[in-house]
Amino acid sequence: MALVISWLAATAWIAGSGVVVPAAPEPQPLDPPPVMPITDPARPPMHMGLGHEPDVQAGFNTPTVLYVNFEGPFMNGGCGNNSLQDCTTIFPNTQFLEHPGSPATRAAIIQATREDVEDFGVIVVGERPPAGNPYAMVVAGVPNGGGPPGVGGVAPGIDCSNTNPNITSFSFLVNDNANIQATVIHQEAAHTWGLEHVDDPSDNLFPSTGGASDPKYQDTCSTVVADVALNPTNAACNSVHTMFCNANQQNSYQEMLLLFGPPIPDQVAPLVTIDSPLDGQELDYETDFELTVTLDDDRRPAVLATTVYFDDAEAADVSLINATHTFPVNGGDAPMGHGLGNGPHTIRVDIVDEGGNPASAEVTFVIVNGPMEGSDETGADDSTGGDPTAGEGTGDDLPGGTGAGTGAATTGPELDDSGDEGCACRATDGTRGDSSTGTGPGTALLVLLTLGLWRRRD
Ligand SMILES: [Ca+2]
Ligand SMILES: [Ca+2]
Ligand SMILES: [Ca+2]
Ligand SMILES: [Zn+2]
Repeated sequence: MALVISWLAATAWIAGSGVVVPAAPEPQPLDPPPVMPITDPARPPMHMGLGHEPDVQAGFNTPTVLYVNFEGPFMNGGCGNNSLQDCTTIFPNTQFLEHPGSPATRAAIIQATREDVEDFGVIVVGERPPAGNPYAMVVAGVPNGGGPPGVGGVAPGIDCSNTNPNITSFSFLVNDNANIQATVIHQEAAHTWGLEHVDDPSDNLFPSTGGASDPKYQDTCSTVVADVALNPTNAACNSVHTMFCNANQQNSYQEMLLLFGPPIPDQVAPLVTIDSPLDGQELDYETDFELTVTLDDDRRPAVLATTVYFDDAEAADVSLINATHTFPVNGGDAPMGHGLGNGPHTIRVDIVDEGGNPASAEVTFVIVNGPMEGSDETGADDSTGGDPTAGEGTGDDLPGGTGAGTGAATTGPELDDSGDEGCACRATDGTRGDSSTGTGPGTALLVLLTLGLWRRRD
């Protein structure tokens, strides 16, 4: 199968080939230059892989993982550029700073990164893949003390035909928008996959930030260039480029497809649990309570389309990341409180992961000591979904949620969906944008991620 990879020889070769740290950079202008090199020109990449090393095996049609490391790792020296062991020849024995972005910001960066490989067998994640997976690691962060000024990132080498899938590279632009960060992440990873700079501004391999706002791997033959001035050069990986183009040209899209094959579909459903209220819990009418849900998926971070229903009426339709999210619900009379009638009520949470896989959870709780008689209290476990005959006055006691135009008749629980970055959530630690709790079936899901890499070949 495809995951049998002989990269040990290449890793040993990389080890010990130190990269000279450049002299102090020139003073930087106050305003960032309009054109910034994405890959540090002061650290020219090694040429390795097919055509440069004997007895290497081209990594064609082999799915891989791109791991964006936001955690601020300590990078080891003396062990090559092995991503599996946080090794680098560029910043040996160096502590990196954690990426400053919130979990929601990081998820947005991962989403932008995923979009660029939706046609290829590359799974993009923001947490370390389980053992057994090949992965390129891009450290999204700067070294303690600051990164090289005026450059977007750096990779240790151009690995023609990706003979070694486990190479570390770096992206320093931690405060730019998600597409720019995704571009740098892709370009540095792509160098370790054997792709070189080209002159197409809409390609992820364009050497400066002066290109398109959302570049892709373009399906066209572009000239391989030496620098941000776009001077043509002799390509290092003509052994691969000439499978699609003339020498010294590169078709980024076709090379990505050749290297990794078609996409690995996400066929693992996400998970959702309603942590509070508890199923069957009695809630005093006047008492505030919290709706707490925990979401997870096998490909993390995940952005999950989430719809919350109170008694089958939609109360919120938001995008949430995998984490525990809490929505406060006020007790008492509407419009400030939920205004629910006495008796059982249901909450259902439907989610869909980025691959379109659904999941759902539901609880029934019971309102007591309220002024309004609702549906039958004795049916707490089975008469969910609201009783059309229940309620009085308005003729409809189904919570209407926050939807515009619900009118005065319905005043159900209002869920805060005003969050930024598509993450309408208040985390259990009280911060918006929240943080993952680390709970949930992580180990089992990671095993599934491993299995997801296996692809039948005919
Ligand atoms: Ca490689
Ligand atoms: Ca892009
Ligand atoms: Ca999934
Ligand atoms: Zn580059």
